[in-house]
Amino acid sequence: MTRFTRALVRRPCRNLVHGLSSALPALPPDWGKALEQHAAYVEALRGCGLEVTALDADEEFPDSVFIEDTAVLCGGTAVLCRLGAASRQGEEKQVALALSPLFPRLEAILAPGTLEGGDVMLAGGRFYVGLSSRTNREGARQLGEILGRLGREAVPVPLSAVLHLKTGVSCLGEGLLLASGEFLQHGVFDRFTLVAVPAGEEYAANSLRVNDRVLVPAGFPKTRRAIEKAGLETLAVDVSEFRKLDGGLSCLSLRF
Ligand code: CIR
Repeated sequence: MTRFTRALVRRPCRNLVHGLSSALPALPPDWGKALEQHAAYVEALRGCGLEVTALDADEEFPDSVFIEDTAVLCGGTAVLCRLGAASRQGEEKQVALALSPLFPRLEAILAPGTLEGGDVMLAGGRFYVGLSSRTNREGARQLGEILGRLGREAVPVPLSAVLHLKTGVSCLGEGLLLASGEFLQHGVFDRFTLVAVPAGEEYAANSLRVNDRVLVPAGFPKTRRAIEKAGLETLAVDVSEFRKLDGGLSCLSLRF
């Protein structure tokens, strides 16, 4: 499992309340509470040994706190995404400015390709790329080509029920995947041991292994126990305000 030393986050903007949401009727997050939860999330990453850099909030982009979607990182290369959600296209520009001193090579997904980082999961040395409503085949193909040049393999994963690949499956390391719903039966993950997310706790499928711990969203005790039973240490982090916009623990940072 990759050991991380740094993370990039982006502070929630006030316009977060206008972020994209699949909830009907929409349930806008509380900005003040989101700020507190974001600060606690940053502390949790620091507690896992990461140096965290926080980018300023960007009012132009309500969803910009979900920084994971803007880039895919591999060694010294940062791939800037062309996000599938039209309202999010452009978020990657400020992120590129922050990444460029840290990554010697910047690449980009180009039109008509679309790709969001939430669809990209590194597990067992391969990059699994969800084909979702946000990531199209052309975006996945371009990423595969870039990663191929870096000697890495990209495996496309068709999905239907969740927003992003990592909404439903997360890499826990040590050959383990935390999986829910459609990913429990997905042949593409045959080489892994699956830890099933207990029924009713599907949101916790987006848990986040950071070095020696797994961050689990607060309020999902059965999932926490399942991960601990698999031999891993957990830490609960409350991200209820980001959940209202379909965001989870992984979406809130880029780790490297
Ligand atoms: C969106 O719909 O784009 C945001 N409201 C949530 C993005 C969540 N990102 C992620 O799962 N990686």
